Amino acid sequence: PKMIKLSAYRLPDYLIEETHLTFELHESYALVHARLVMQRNPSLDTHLPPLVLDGQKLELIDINLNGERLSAMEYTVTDKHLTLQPTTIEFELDTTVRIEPQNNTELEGLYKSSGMFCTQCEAEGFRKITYYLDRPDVMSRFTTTIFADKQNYPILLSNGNPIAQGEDDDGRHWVTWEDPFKKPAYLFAVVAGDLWCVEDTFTTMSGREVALRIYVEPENIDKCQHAMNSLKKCMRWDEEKYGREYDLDIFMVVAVNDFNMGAMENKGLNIFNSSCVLAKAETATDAAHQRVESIVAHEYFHNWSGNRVTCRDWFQLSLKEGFTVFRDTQFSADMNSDVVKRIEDVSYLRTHQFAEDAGPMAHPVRPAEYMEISNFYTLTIYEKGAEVVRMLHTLLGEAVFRQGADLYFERHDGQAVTCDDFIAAMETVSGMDLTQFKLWYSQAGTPRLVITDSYDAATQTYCLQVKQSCPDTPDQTDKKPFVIPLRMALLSQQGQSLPLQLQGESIAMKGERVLAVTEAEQSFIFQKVTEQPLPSLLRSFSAPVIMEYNYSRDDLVFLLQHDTDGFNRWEAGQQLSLQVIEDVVGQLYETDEPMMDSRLVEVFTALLAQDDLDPAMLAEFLSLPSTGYIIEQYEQADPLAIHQAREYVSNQLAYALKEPMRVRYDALRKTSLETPYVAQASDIARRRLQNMLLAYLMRTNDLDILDECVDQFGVADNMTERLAALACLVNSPFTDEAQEALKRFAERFSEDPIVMDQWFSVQAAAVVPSGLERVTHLLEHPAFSIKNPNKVRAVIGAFSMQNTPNFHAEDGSGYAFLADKVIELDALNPQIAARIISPLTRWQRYDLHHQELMLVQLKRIKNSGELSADLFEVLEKSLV
Ligand code: HT7
Ligand code: ZN
Repeated sequence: PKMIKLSAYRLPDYLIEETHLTFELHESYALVHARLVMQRNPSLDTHLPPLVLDGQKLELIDINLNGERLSAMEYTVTDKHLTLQPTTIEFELDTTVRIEPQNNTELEGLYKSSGMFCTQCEAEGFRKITYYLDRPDVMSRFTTTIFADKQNYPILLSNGNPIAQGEDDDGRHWVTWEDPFKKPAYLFAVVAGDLWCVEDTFTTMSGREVALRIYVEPENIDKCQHAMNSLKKCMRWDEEKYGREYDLDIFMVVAVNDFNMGAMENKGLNIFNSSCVLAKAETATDAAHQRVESIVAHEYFHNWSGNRVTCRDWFQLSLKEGFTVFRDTQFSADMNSDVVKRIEDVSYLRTHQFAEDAGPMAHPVRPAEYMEISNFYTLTIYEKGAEVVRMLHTLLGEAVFRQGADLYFERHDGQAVTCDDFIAAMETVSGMDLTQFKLWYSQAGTPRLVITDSYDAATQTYCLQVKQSCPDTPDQTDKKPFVIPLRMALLSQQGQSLPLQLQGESIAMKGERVLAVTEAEQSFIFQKVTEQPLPSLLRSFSAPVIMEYNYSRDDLVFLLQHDTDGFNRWEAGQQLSLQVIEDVVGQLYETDEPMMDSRLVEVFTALLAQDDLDPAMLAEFLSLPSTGYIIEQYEQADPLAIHQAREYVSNQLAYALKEPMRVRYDALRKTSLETPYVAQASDIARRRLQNMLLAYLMRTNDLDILDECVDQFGVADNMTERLAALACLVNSPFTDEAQEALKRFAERFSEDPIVMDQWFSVQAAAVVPSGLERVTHLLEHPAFSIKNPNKVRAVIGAFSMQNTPNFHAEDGSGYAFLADKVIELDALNPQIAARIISPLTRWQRYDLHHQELMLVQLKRIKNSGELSADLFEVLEKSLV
């Protein structure tokens, strides 16, 4: 496979004005007929170069140019392209191809999932359906007719509005759909199946009624209401927050069981991984309910940020993904608790995106080159991309940012554009020069901010010295300074925010302010500072950077209790816990009985005693940093020592805080028993705290608590409490109780694949001895299938991402297991193989022993035979 470069971008030679598709769906094949109304790109000269259409895994049956069949001499077909010579500026091309959706295990193009036909075209799947100019800057008007057996496939869907339908004598029927909006092929979709739907309506801000339909397999019809409510909420929110109205008369969502990602924003016909749409109290956790809400919103928001205004080329992927993730996080923050949402997002970003940015696959938010675009649906494009938009929002302020978004949508409606166009709109409305800011799009790596300070009581001046740098990343050295918005406050000894007046300013700002750090080294001098302050820095994580400021542990305790920024209170607790765990990691090499800094127990005790503390915040404060995050803090981490230290600290906290935790748990559990399940923020917070306390309490191996846990597992009316109790049992030494609970769970939910995914993950992630044996056994379970990505993620993904002691076993058995599965998967589904391998690609983060073991497996995969382009690219980059 060769590198595709942004610098090689050229306008398309030809355009496709109209696309008329006919699908004839059969059990052992499908015929796809395409009539393309084309023309030479009017932006280019009138000479007619060869027309090179994309096409893969297609059997060409027929080809006509302007109504004349082409002879074999008049076109060439390779495994990637169909090439022919147009003779007129405007022309019509007809092709018929034969494909085999039932044998498509890659889940890209047209494939079958649980008996239904469905498509996935982003990024380059359309070329596996028909010959086409499969690039996002070729936008066309689509008409689609689907023929299929009426009994097995009563529902036939595509983008836009249905305009005709009929029945044939042979038991087959057909429907024609017309999409009035021009779109690139990646937004095309077809669905055919025996589906039921939940219906509702939404009246838009201009008074138009839109039909809303969620299509699912009949047995899931009772799990759609949460998604439907989420859809109506996000449609209203997008009108109120961004002034964006829905534009078709019908909006459809379809749930499919086999899907490589979460969902897909096809115009008017979103296709979802069923795990991201189905949710009801008995089968989905609170986290799953929130995931459904945010993914429904994300895909819906794409209708403007992605569909109406799309990407010129795939290097601009973050234009739609970063902006849309930003929009969905704003929505979720508004629907739930904004501080908790920010904490969750930042934890995820720092653990996973920072790791990507520090590893061999590091790339800028707008990459300069790629081999396989599917590998670039990354945390950098999505999450860091969203952080970049968030920084713009912070620098411009809410009102100006909204003006910029309005201008962007107005200027570029119906166009395929670039990240520069987005920034240009923001520049126009703000009058700011964002040239330096744009380095966030072109420079990879996580910047470091080192902050020191000094206070002069005599002159009442306080100086913050800020230094920024950014480590080298593959192919990039000597980075230029970024624009970093540093949200900050100065706290008095009583925890009050001091006025903020920089030298040269005539008035002081109250509360907090945002400093724009733009230089490699920069000082900010505050005047009229009446006492030695404690700085509260990078509030609400105002930039995706690693910040160092030398807080003492007592400072961290103070900030955890008194900072006026909720996010920074949590952050202080995380840094304190991290230091305490790191102490223990060091001691564990010398002794089995390390000494733990008592301040953590003291401050947790105080927090538990604080009656007025929001349970959602208390739950966040009591969670220790994840093992993944701690590993990221080391140059060369010893994963087993880190796991052991984190376990040790958790156990110490559990024993020391057992009494207050028990009192609180009992009270919360009582309320849960008395309150019917509702997936709303306050109840979610209560259950989260309750389950967290149960997990701590179960660490004390107390039989009375075991009874409570078994009881919670048995009587809960919802999956949030049931699954948490199951996880506690499975991770405990009470193996009989755990086995019994697993058996009962499987008996009850064996027919529900999404619930069984949770049953698989809990076991695959269990940090108990013989974890690998258990996982190998799970692969033999009748509900497991290596062809289903959700199952792969639930078993192989959970094991390698969450089961530190077993995955990183000293003998390398965990790594060998993952390598075997990657090889097996690559032959079936390269996208999933290239994703699931990622824990091995982070080898440089570990100590030499683990590095060596990981490298052995990476090399074994590389030499295992013919690899997909997806896996090849990842291995090439990981093994340099
Ligand atoms: N825009 C969608 C991307 C997507 C995707 C990409 C590669 C392979 C399979 C895929 N399924 C969906 C999802 C989104 O960000 O909304
Ligand atoms: Zn998206």
